[in-house]
Amino acid sequence: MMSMESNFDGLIGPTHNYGGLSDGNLASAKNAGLVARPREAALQGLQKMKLMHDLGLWQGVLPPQQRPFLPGLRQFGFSGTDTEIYTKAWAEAPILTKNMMSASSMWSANAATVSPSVDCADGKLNLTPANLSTMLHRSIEHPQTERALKRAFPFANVHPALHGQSVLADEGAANHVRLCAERAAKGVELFVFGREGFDPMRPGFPARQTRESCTAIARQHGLDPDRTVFVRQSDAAIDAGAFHNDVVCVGALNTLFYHELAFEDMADMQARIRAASKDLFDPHFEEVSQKDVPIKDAITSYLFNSMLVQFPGDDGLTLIAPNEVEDTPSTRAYCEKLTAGNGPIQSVRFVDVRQSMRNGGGPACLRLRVTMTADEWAQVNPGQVLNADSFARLSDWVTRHYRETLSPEDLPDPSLMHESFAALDELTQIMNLGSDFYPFQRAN
Ligand code: SUG
Repeated sequence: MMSMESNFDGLIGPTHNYGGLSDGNLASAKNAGLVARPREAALQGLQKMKLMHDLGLWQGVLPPQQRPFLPGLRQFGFSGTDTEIYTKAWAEAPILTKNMMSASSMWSANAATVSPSVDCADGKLNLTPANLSTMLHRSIEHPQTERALKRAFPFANVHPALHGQSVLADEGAANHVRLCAERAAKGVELFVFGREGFDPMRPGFPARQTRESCTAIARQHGLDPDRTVFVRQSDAAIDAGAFHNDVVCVGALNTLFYHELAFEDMADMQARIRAASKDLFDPHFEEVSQKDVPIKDAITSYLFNSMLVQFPGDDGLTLIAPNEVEDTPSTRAYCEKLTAGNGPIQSVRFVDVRQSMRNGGGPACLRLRVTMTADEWAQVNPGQVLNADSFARLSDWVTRHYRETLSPEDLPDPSLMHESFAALDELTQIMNLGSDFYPFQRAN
């Protein structure tokens, strides 16, 4: 049975703004308070999806979430009509309320951890939505994410998120890589954690993924322990701003492309992957030295937050990198060297996702990779499949509903809430999500 890797991108929502909400994410801190451009952001995301579709990949869409998240504001004790809740919440608890406004579900690499059916004991596609428990604004995503994943993949085993407590902190596919010989074959699943869940928190930026969450997900997906690898991210990477492993590492097929400071113990990581891939494939390690690309440049440019894809008909892999990689001398030079050689990464294409990049989300953050058989792909909710037709309809929807600019002063305006809900209500029809998809449609 033919299998392919699809990408499900998070459609950027109408409240996209620069809230400065993510400690340890340097771009989010640096750009806090900038005037955002929601319409441009969403169209940039759609253009990237369209490019992948046009080049022959399977492309899907995950809908934005309801923001403001009124159920959260109600839980904080605000009551009355929607407008009353919103107005009081902004007046009395502006920081809390800002956390209920983020369009952060756009970064669908954090939506879930995904294991294709060929790797799982039950023979089904398994997904565990990430609890994103480290950041308040992201910890509210998982119930709606679970709903979106169940709509998209009605044939899959979608688990509930792990319990949202620090020991089980989980950020999904951003800390997970699947390596394989070819998509249809059994693979090796690599889980990367930043801390042991029961250890005391160390000073510095937060480590958002624990070993305990990784092992729990591997167990509940029914992965083969001999083909599953758990390795630790280096503290140096986290402190340099790699709040997820996918800021310093990306892998596809048999290739792992990463910065030399990404992992705590590089030799151990390689040995474990070699052992797990025995008789399946020979792993290829494409390690980038600190001398060639200082980690600081890797993080500001997001070299490793590129998508590593194989287009139909190509032997090699293509790196879909953000424009910022071309703008940064060390990463541009590295890409030239990389593609001049005869390694597995044979070309680089640059995409413009600058609106998302300013919040620390590159091309790879914006997509959730889901390897599926042709039979599974045929069962995906058609409303969540991107093709020329849905691209046109979604672009038109964005253009009609989204504001051109959104500044911090604009956020407390209740008309932003009403506009967003009207837009999302229409979207449930365009994407075939059902008329009870969002909390506001269920009157809560
Ligand atoms: O969780 N930024 C996101 C970026 C997520 C990137 N994803 C991956 N690396 N896979 C985060 O830190 C910033 C929101 C704000 O500050 O308004 C934010 O949530």
